[in-house]
Amino acid sequence: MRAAKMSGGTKKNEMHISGAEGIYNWTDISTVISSYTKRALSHSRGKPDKVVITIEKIFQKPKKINLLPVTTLKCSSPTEAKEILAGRLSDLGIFKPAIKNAFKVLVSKKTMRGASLIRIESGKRVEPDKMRGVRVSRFGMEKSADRKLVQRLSLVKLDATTVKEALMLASKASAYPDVIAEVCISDDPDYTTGYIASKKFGYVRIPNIKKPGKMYGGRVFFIKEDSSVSRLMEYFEKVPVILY
Ligand code: WAQ
Ligand code: MG
Repeated sequence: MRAAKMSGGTKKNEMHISGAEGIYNWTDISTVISSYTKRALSHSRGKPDKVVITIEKIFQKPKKINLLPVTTLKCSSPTEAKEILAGRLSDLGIFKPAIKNAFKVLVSKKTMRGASLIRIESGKRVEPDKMRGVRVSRFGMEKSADRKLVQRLSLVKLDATTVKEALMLASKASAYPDVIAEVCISDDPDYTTGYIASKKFGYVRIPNIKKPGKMYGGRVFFIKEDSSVSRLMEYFEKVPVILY
């Protein structure tokens, strides 16, 4: 699902409101469509002028991939979050120019529908469409793992859907060998916890990554300097993955 506001009615001025995707069983589709529609029509980023829902049958057998382990750090401000992120990213071998360019994307008011791809040494942004970015798509959760996770998240009073979707996305993406790390700040004005994900540290939640009420946000994947963008995009956008 994707929802957008078309200020002026032109594609150039399209503002991303909300997006979501998943892999579901045939019998769950109508329930999922109605919950996606509800999300699109009552989103904290505003009322959309356009909602697109696409349903596609998956022919490939999904790959099975483990969810990343989840931890939550203590962090009390966006400034502290920035320090934490810079430290972790540099521990992961990511060079300064890449970190700098990532922050530019993450705090830009021009939010993208997808994510930016940044090479870890040169810091070059290499997603082909800089307005859209690349989407991580076609991921779902095994039923029993899903039940367990939702239970665990509600025990610690976390917004189960938001965390679950982000954790699935990050787990699919980080399993790709060329992905070194991901950083995400929600573009929802009221969602102030972000995360950094990597094979090395898992899914690390960072509270107060932005102040409430802000409309900026974004996602960045740090990829190996010599990584093939077309192959990575094929994996992100097309290869079906079931998390457990
Ligand atoms: N693929 C790539 N990029 C995406 C996708 C996707 N499927 N969905 C969203 N983005 C990008 C896009 O640029 C958005 O502006 C940005 O990420 C933020 O998306 O554990 O809600 O859906 O509590 O607002 C993190 C949860 C929630 C942390 C993240 O992101 C936690 C969130 P949002
Ligand atoms: Mg959002």
